[in-house]
Amino acid sequence: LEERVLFSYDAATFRQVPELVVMPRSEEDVIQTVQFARKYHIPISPRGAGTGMSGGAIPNPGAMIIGFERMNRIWEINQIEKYAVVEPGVLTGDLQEKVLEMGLFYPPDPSSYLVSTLGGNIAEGAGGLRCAKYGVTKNYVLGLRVVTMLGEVITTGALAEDPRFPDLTPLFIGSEGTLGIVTIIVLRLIKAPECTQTMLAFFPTGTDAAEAVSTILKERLLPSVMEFLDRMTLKAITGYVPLEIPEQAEAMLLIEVDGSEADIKEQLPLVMECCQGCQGFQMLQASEAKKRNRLWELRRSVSPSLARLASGKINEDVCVPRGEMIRLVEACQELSKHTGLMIPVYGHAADGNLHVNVMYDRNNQDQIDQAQFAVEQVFQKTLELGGTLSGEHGIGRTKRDYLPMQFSPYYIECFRQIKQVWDPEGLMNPGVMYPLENSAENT
Ligand code: LAC
Ligand code: ZN
Repeated sequence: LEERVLFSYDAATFRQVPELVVMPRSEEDVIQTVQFARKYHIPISPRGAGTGMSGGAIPNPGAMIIGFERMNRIWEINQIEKYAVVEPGVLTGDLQEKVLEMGLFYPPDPSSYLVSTLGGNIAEGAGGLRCAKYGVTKNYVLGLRVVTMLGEVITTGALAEDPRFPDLTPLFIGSEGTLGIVTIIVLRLIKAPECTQTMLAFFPTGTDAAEAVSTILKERLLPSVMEFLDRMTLKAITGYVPLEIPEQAEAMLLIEVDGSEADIKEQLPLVMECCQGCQGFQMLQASEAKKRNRLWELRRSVSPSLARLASGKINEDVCVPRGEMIRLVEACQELSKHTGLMIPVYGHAADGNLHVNVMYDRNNQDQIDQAQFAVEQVFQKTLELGGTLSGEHGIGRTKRDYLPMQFSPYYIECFRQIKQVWDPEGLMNPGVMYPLENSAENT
């Protein structure tokens, strides 16, 4: 039991000890596991590193976890064609490090690159820190090998046997383990940028920071990173980072520019000018790795620092058009006043993907109810602003019941029918993403 408990959680609030944990070493092991599950009608939940934020890797009661820790081989890195062939359990950071040694770059980093797996990133359709310039995980997946619930192996995209047929790769990206189990991934790599420069700026209001983001993008500048931290987030990290956070700072932007030396020489001063023009102050910049890491510490310390604020934390990843970002931040501040809960907001400003963190006391029913109310209001506001419920953490268990706010019954029925084709018995990660009638979730 102790060992199974290790597979009972992720970074969301759900907990469920699996009935069984299987750790395949090969595709053949996966096929046999799926056939076993089908024979005995045991639901299965694939799991990467368990860093997900929406409960996607949490099993239903009585279900089996397929853990990918042991399928973590990098089969090939092709320097000329610029692709990598990997197993799903490879840590995102491990691949990034390996390819960088060869002058190549795998840009997606869902802020958890040191601990999250490539299979998990694909299952959740991860976004992250470098989306505006480089795109999200789905922009780098060239092909997949997938074991279906019938125990068959199908190949997609670059691995497909016949390229005349429609590419099924996108169907599996973001499908949260509900349609098939990925065993091999082919990823696109690009040339590594020659240099990278990091800077940060504080702002007297969140609106000023949001305006700086818009101005930078209007100027046709394209930083690789533009991370926004609001006042409450800054307060949470004060004292935990080796940098002084000014009293009067209501927001901060962490910006990174990369490319050739000439690109940086041209772009960085313009980016700083845009920040200054929007009241940015106490700007810092760094080019050497050590100094850059110090600036990055501010951003990387956010999630653990927030966890110290309260026993409960709901981390949403709503996404709005960039121009509307500030309206969402303001709405969250209002909600915080209204509910009495702390609601720090931070995230990937360059693509309007904001992490709204509703903090509450897990032992206080009133706060639990208020947190629920706050989350619903955030979703409502997001949709009003033309946004979407999930930018990168997936729907999982946390947002499943809110899907009807965004999708009509017809859409949801279409999703269900796709699921039905791939998983007629409802054994693949039931309870996640869409509730299925006749699924094993009710057994
Ligand atoms: C981040 C994770 C929570 O960006 O998505 O920190
Ligand atoms: Zn994120």
